Amino acid sequence: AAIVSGLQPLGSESRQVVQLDGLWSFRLDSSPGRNDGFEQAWYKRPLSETGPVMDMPVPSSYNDLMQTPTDRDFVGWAWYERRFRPPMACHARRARLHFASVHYYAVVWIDGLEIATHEGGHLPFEADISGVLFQAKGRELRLTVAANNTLTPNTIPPGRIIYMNDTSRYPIGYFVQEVDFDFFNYAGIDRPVSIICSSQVYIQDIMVTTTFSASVGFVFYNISIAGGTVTSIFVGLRDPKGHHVAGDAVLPDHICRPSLHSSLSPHGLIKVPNVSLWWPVGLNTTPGLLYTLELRGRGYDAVTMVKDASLLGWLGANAFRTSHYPYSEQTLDMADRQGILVILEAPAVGLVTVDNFGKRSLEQHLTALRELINRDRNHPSVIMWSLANEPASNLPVAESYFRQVIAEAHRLDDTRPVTVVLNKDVSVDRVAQFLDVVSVNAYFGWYHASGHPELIGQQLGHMLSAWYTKHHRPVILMEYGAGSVAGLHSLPSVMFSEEYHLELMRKHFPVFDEKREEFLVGEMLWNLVDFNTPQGVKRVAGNRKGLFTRNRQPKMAAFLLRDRYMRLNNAS
Ligand code: GCB
Repeated sequence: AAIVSGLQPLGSESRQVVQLDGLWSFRLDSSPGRNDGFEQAWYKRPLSETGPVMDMPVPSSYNDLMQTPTDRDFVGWAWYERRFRPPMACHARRARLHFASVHYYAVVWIDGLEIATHEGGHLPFEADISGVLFQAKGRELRLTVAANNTLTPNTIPPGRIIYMNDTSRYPIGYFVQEVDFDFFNYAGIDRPVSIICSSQVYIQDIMVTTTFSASVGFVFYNISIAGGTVTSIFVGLRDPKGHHVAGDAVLPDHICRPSLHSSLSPHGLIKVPNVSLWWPVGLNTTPGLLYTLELRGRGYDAVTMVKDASLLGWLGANAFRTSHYPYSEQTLDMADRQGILVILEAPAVGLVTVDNFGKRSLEQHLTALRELINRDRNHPSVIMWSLANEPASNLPVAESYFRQVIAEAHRLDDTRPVTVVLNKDVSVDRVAQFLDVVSVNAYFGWYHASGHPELIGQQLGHMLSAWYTKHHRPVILMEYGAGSVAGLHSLPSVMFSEEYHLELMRKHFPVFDEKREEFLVGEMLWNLVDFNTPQGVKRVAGNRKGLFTRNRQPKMAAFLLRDRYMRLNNAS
């Protein structure tokens, strides 16, 4: 087990963060049973003594760093190891080992002693290592991590292992991982690893809820303290210039106190006169002020992230969805600063058969949801939780499954709307009834009526209206789009040419403009950039629906969307 941690490791005068990123030793366990590492207890000795090792950067996914398809597509345990000395900053203090994400299953040892296990990628976990460091008395320690990327029918996201039993065609023991989602199942220690040294009594979690009345803002905070109790705690709010703006306040009668309060933990209310509300960026607007809440008690690939944000800015876009899993904390911090709206998605994609809705799946889905909301609820940029992408929402089991998942999301956060991204026909869907916002994916002119963009106007309008007529909830078109290979041209257009990509998108716009007057509250193109997927006949070296290539260069379609967004921004 591991501690679920909501807070990003950030240094302060009382808290030091020691990064363990860099080159680790690495080996894939490609033994026939994929289990030599556990049978031979590789964690008990230096990894280099039990077999060959290579250098592996942490954080990274190991797949694209390999030179053979077998290693790139490896399924099973990947072993990581590095050494570290107990940091001086942790001496006689609380020490926690923090993993921002390991995909999918992780077991962690220090000097052969198991200190944590965790299931589920894209979300953080921690282990208290104060005792281990204390006993080490300054001696160097060995940190070993085994990470397994195998997906089964009851993991979130699910997958299955298919054994090829025809020995005339496949070597014995040949098996592949199949998944029902459209992106490469990248694996390994894919986000930073750090040791957090803090006081013995420390802030484990903070929940912030905000509201306003006329020009006054209210900030409710609720602080979870671990490792003991505190007698006093300093709470303050700073505006972006660093000025303190407010202190404790009394709640006016007409504002409801959020329900998730515990009388045991420090909590309170801050009043902000003449509040400047956070607001997404637009052509003529800058994002609203981002206030910083300070609490003093006693007690990834940054380059790509920045480039993608500047592409969004160039496009004039004001929102993205973290399809199909939670993105890094750094990405959300950036969205807060830049005024970009985020629809945050749980890692639940590819729930397509009855056995993906069993008890174990449900438990893991709820766990991931708790970890997610716990981690991200204090970000102003997060406007909605998306609980899954394209589940088989037509199945009777999906109805009771999602009733529970959605109720849990509402219980965990009663301030934000909840959605599930649907792709089944409105007539057979059983999940939209529970949603605050109905989200749908639709590929007219691509998967439906391939090669016929002229039908889009009618088909799309009809479909969107059908969802609204049935449920009377706001609707978002969460995905639409076409694939194009950058530089492939054709007149008249054919699928996969840049011209077809343009034409297909252009046919959507009049429908968006019309339905926006009635119920459509968002349009999201799939996808910002081309991306890697499992190999298959529908994919041309990956999914080519990007406005930009994987190297972040624009296709013609990018200019079309930019013109549209600029026009919409000007009009608003
Ligand atoms: C979808 C999925 C997305 C795929 C996309 C496509 O509906 O949500 O993961 O990549 O379609 O291009 O097929």
